[in-house]
Amino acid sequence: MKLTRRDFPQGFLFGAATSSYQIEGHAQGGAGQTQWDTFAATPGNVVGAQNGDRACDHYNRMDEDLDLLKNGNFDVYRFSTSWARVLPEGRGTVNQEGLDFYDRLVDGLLERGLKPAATLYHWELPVQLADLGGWRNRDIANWFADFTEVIMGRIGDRVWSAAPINEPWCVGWLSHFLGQHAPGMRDIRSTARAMHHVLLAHGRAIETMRGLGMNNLGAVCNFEYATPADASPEAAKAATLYDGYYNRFFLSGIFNKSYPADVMEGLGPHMPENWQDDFDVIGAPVDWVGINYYTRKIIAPNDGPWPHHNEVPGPLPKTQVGWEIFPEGLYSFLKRTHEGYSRGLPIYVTENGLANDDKLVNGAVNDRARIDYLDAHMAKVKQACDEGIPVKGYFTWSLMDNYEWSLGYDPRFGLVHVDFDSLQRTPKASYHALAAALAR
Ligand code: IFM
Repeated sequence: MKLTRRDFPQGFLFGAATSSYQIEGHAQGGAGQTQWDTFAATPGNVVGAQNGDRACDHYNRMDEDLDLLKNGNFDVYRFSTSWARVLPEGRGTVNQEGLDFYDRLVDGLLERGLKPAATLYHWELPVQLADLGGWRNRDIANWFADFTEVIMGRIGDRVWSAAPINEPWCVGWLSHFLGQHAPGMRDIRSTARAMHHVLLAHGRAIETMRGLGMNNLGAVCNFEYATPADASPEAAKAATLYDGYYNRFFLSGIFNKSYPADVMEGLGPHMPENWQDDFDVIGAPVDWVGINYYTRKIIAPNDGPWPHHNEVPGPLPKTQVGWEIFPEGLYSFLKRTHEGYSRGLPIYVTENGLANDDKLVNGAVNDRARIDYLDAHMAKVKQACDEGIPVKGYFTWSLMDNYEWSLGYDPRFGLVHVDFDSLQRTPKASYHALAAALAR
């Protein structure tokens, strides 16, 4: 790698990230059914109708995986807790085996000198709650607060940090407007409600964790840089609106207690009643903000219904899933977030990485493309640090190859290769390169 730990400020943290449904093996340990199970079982939603039943079998191979983190010289591990594993029906009966699992996970990290960074929700909504309207139902904020109380009542005394919801844009827009993630809806009214309720649930969880005496609480949002397709004012407006509902909506809700006017032109008529009264909860103070960043999109105006635009292919080199590689976007978000929203709070890059068509050849994986991607993005993080932007850590997505949602198991995002038949783990060249760069 071009940069090492020593190129970053003292105390800067390096981590790797995963999520529960993508690695654990959801069919084990008494977890309840989630909306991802039923979404994947519906033809046409997921490549090969693959699901997270077995995934990487992390549920049974946790120790081996935690050793990979330790031997990779990471400081922090960002994992998530599955709502349906802890409360199989979403509310009510607790699955003690699920709580025990997360308890062992946290202790296993601490024993290895790693900081546990928990995310409460990374998309495995229990089906019973989906039946009640899921994220469209305002009550979800209180159901989520109750789940928060149960899981953090067990591990909250030992986690280093906690964030309620991974990538609210995916929960709201991707799942209810674009229909690409569970529950696969394509409906603007549902979208407006889910976008608001996910932030309300975020705020209720923050309040709940404060009530438990926890600190180092944050919000993790995913951002995509929007580039206008051409020099016209129409294209500029289209890209600005994309930036609005993708990036500014969530930051603005949490840090400025308002939603962007351009986004409300479309979503406003569909918002739940009295949404304006919820900002004190949504804006409950957080201690840091996390940015998940991968790519940019080129946006062109069209004559269709709001938001009157579509994506067009861009000219830059692309990853295995067709995402353009654009490290400048990461720098731009670090600066914008600091200057316009978080205003001095610590910022973490909570996810960054690429999917690559990695092949295991003679027991090794030469993923030069991943090393180059990480080098280029870490250079932008360093630039931000050098300019005084308070970036305090960088997490690679992902520790290991895993279930990439509607794309199934083909895209490989891991530093560690997983053979999905034998479940054997093989650290890739990028893992070894990063481990050397992070040596203390
Ligand atoms: O795999 C996902 C993860 O679940 C959330 N952030 C983006 C990753 C890559 O698509």
